[in-house]
Amino acid sequence: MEATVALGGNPNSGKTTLFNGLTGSRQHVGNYPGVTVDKKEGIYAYNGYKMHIVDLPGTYSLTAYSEEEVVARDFLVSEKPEVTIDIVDASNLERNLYLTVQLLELGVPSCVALNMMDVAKNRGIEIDTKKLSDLLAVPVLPVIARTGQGRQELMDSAAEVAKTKQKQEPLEISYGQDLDGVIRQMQDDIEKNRFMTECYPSRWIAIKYLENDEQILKKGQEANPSLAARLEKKVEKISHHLQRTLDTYPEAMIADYRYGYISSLLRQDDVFHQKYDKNRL
Ligand code: GDP
Ligand code: K
Ligand code: MG
Repeated sequence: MEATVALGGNPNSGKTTLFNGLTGSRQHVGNYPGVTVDKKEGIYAYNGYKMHIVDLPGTYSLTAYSEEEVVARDFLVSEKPEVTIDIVDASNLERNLYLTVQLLELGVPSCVALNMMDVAKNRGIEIDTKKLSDLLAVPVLPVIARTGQGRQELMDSAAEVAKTKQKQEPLEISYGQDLDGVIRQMQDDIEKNRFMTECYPSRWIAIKYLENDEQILKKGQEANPSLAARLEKKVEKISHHLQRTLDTYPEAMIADYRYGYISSLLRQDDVFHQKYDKNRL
């Protein structure tokens, strides 16, 4: 059996370290078509399973704000890897989960590698991986990529996700009353017309319109110009409303709610706990 396994995560989360640990010398560097971003691929043999490991460019987000972000999400959407390992720096958990939430909203089958557990421990950070896994509805595995600790368990979990071939239900988080209403209306229109829904979840498309995602706007105009115009009009209207009433924009509001979702998630049942900060003692 074969499977494609993508490694995603923020820059400096330890992707390359994990990639090298898994693939050793069986790797090569190529290019993504049309862009200058490096594409590193390698093979990892797992219990008779041939895993093609792809080190995605490091990104903080999955909106089309940079070439890296477009490359990463295009790969996920078009190559449909059986599983994406989302490498999270445990010593910077809250910030790193911003990308995790976006991977979950995109609905790609994934598991979270909670890396840098040694660094986190030294800083007095305790993370309840079981609770975090329950709340996010994805496997969460603690690892230390630098030493290889936890790697076997991580790959067991990744293989399990790959084997089930189940479509991951996209995570739905609330963006507040104003936006949620608009998102639902846009979603209805998107679903009724099957507007790019073979590639993306309908809610995700609506959110990208609100975030003013250039690539999705362009694809939308090509796919169905009149529907695209209708969605753009809706976005314009809610933008004006938010500016007038709250002096904010949809993009800013979406980012605020995502961060809010993450911080309340970490406060729930002591998922995250910092006993002390070694640097401050
Ligand atoms: P990338 O940007 O995601 O590819 O991250 P790298 O693999 O280049 O790692 C960034 C830095 O973190 C490097 O100096 C690694 O040696 C270090 N690093 C990676 N994983 C761990 C880990 O689990 N513990 C510690 N202490 N350092 C790590
Ligand atoms: K570095
Ligand atoms: Mg790297």
